[in-house]
Amino acid sequence: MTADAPRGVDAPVDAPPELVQLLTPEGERVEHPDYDIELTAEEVRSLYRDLVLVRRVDLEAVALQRQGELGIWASLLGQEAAQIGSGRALTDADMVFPTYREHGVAWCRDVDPVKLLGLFRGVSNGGWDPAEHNFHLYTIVIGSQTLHAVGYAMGIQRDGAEAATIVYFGDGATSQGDVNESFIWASVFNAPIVFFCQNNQWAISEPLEKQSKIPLYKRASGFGFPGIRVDGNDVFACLAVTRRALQNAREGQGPTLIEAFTYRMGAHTTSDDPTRYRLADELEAWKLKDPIERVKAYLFKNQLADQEFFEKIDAEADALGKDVRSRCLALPDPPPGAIFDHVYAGDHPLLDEEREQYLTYLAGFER
Ligand SMILES: Cc1ncc(C[n+]2csc(CCOP(=O)(O)OP(=O)(O)O)c2C)c(N)n1
Ligand SMILES: [Mg+2]
Repeated sequence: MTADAPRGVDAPVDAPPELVQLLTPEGERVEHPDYDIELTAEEVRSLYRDLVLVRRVDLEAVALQRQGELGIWASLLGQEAAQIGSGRALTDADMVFPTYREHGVAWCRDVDPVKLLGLFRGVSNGGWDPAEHNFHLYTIVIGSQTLHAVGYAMGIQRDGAEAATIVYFGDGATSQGDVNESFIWASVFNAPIVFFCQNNQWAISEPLEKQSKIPLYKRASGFGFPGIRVDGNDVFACLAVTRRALQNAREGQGPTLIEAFTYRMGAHTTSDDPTRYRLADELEAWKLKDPIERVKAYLFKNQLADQEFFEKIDAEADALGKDVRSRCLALPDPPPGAIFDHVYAGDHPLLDEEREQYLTYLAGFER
């Protein structure tokens, strides 16, 4: 800052944001002094496979909803790199707290996609055992999972576990009190947590400008921990930055806020019509930054994969789509009493009484 630069209340708050990028939209590898990463050809091909397969599951889910087979679906289209990059940075011992859109992270945690569909089909109130996958249940109440995650992180900190917690949330969630409170708790207790914000530019119809006047990652400094913006459509960068932040958390260096700068290519959910509030040219501009195309270009240019490889992945994606569809349609309706299951970890006398009453009531109807 020069001697003449405005100070105090007149000082600028809008210094240009920095963005960690390791792979350009054209598929060129770029160096970064702090976040470089060495990936073998096999690892890159595997990331590409993940990206393609989760996009295929997502596409199938949207189609299923359109055919009346799901009540609703929140598409991850455009956010595959943010989710696969961060998801593949996790170790088995790390714990994940997702929103309702983290289908790519669920994939990395070996949650069967059909279990996600069961939730959106209304045949399950959860769908999977969070302890089995270290992947918590989807959370719809915006931002509330950040508090659950910090509590969990403080718990494993006290257990002395060599693990970290990661919590996902959106740009809109950063305006919630819960998220800001969780930042404070994580900061002052030095909790082993990574706050992974997918800034997809929209909170339903509310644009980013209505959430913040400064880049979201800069919020972290006010709470006393580092924040960083990463190209959320660059799977290499998302992997490298998240891996480092998780490692820092495990080593007792406390929280990090990662802002993955990306774009929600689809509707907020299948109940939304984004043409009512955003312009087509914004979508067109983001299409050029597609997370899958750049990895494909990189693999091609560097002769790390041939046509046969890409065809094989496409065939695998089609088979997965088919399999997910048929198993989704075959999902059984739950017995009515299942609504009382898993409310508490163990039995509860009041719930037992309510279940009994409800089943007696249902039994009173003629079949
Ligand atoms: C506490 C709360 N308020 C409002 C809503 C309704 N709602 C559902 S999604 C959403 C927008 C969330 O936007 P963002 O955090 O950017 O996540 P994105 O959906 O873009 O991934 C809102 C307001 C809610 N589910 N919970
Ligand atoms: Mg958003």
